[in-house]
Parts: sequence; C-alpha cells; structure tokens
Amino acid sequence: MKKVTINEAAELLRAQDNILLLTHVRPDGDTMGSASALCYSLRLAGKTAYLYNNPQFEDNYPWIAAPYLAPEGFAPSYIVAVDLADETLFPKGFDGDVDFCVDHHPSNTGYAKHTLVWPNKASCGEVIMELAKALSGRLDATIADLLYIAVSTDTGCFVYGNTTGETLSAGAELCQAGARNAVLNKILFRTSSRARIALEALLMSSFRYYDDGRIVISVISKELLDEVGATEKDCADIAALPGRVEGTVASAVIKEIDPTHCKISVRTTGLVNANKVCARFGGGGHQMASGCIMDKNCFEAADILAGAIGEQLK
Ligand SMILES: [Mn+2]
Repeated sequence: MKKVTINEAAELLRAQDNILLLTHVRPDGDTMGSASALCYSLRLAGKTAYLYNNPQFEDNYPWIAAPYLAPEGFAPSYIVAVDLADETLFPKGFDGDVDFCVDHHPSNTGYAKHTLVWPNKASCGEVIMELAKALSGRLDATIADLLYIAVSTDTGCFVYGNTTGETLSAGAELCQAGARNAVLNKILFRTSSRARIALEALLMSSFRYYDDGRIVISVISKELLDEVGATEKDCADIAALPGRVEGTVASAVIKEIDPTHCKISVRTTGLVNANKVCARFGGGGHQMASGCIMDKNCFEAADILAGAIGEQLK
C-alpha cells in the first residue's frame, strides 16, 4: 500500500479509464454522495466511470446513485473504493482487488494499492471535494449537491461532535458552488416515514425512567413494531431518542429479538461508561455508545440494565 497526496491521486486517476467505484455495505449518504461525486467528476474529465451496483442502494436514497450505476456487463480496468475502511465492508457481491481508496476513517487498513486517507475529516465528502477540484479545477452545482449530501449526512446536518470549523467551511463552499442546502436538508433530515413518526410517538410515550430520571430506557417489542408497520429502515438512529430527555445521563433502546433475547444499544453523556456496562453482558463498544445482546425478555432486560447502569452512578 502506498499513501498518496491529493495531486498524486488526481494524476493516478487521469492515467486510468473504465473506472468502477465501490461504496460500502449498508450504504449511507457519505459513501453514496462521495462516490457519485467522484464518478461525475471523472466523467467531466473525459473518463468512463460507473458505480458498482450495490444491491443495498435500494434501502437508502436510491436516487443519489441512480444516474451513475454501471450497466450490465461493464468490464472495469480500475477499481476505486470510496469511504470504505476495510475489506469486510465491501458491497455485497463484490470480490476483488482494489486499486485506489479514498477515505476518512482512521481505521483504514490500507487494503488498496494506493490510498488517500484524511483521518481528521468528518466525512469522505470533504476529501472528494479537494480531489474533484484537483481533477477539474472547480465545483459545479451538480457535484456540490452530491458532496453536500455526503458531508451533511456524516455530521447529522453539521450537529455531531465530528463537526469542526473546517467542516462548516466545506459546507459553506458547497453552498456557494450551488448546493441546494435547504431542499436537501428537508429531504434528508426533516422528513420521516409515517411508520417512523408512529414509532417515535409510541416509543416516547413508553419511556421507562430510573434513578430519578437519570436513566431512560425505551423498549421496542415486536408487537410494537408490527403495530406501526415499521421496518429496519424506520428504526435508524432510534438509539439517540431517549437521550433527548432533560437530565438523562444514560439511555438505552432495547429491541426484542424473540421472547428470550434482546438487542441493547446504550448511549451516555460520558459520566457512565457504556462500554463497561455492555461488557458485563458480553458486549462492548465505546465510552459513550455501546451495545450488547441479553438472553432475557426485553422488559426484564430493562430492569437489569438499569441496575447495572445505576451501580456506576452510586
Ligand atoms: Mn463516512
């Protein structure tokens, strides 16, 4: 593996043609927006470039990648991975060597022949933005929209802790280049399916409070999911919901797998170590976000979990 600079990366790409771009498994706005933006930029530079037809595009904003999908039988001569930290995250159905990787994950394993990683960037979109400028010298409204999707989704619309002054500058540059920020924000952050709204309403009215409200736990039984007709997609980021209650230092969402198993996501403000809590039940993660599976009924699990968290608050 050889690390390259932006200009070296642009040179590498200029020397190639028939380029296939990979997005990661369970594609999000960053991998889709970034890969689509790079594809568009390569086409402007006169290249034949397509996105690998990730079968999971259908689950998440398929319209982003739609204009760039590879036709049946496209035989690439150069493979580029975008926002793809390691080989276990290859899109379903892809197996092969990667020539070049553009990414922002510090954990990138260097599986590609050439790698451009900027680990301090909140999104891969910010790396692609510089690469696109090196390739074509400017940003137009089409690429600005795609990169705005990438940067905004990886930062929760410029809200998460990974958002820095640099991220906001990138956002400003994209808006000045023509990104339709208000339109995209409405679609990406201010629109929910009916099932999602119904799920949120039911969840919020069923929060369980422990330890004077410092612990808030929400239980999602199968019955509840069926009642509102929610799918996996409707449950995205649901773990953050109970933590919104004022005074919460630790929150959890417990999802029923079957009557004697449940999946638990714990979020904390840092006062409680979520990793330690989940490790007690064979799981783990980070200080402020962890998970585990418990061999218990989901309602019973809520009380057990609250007890384990409460011990750290004594
Ligand atoms: Mn990303």
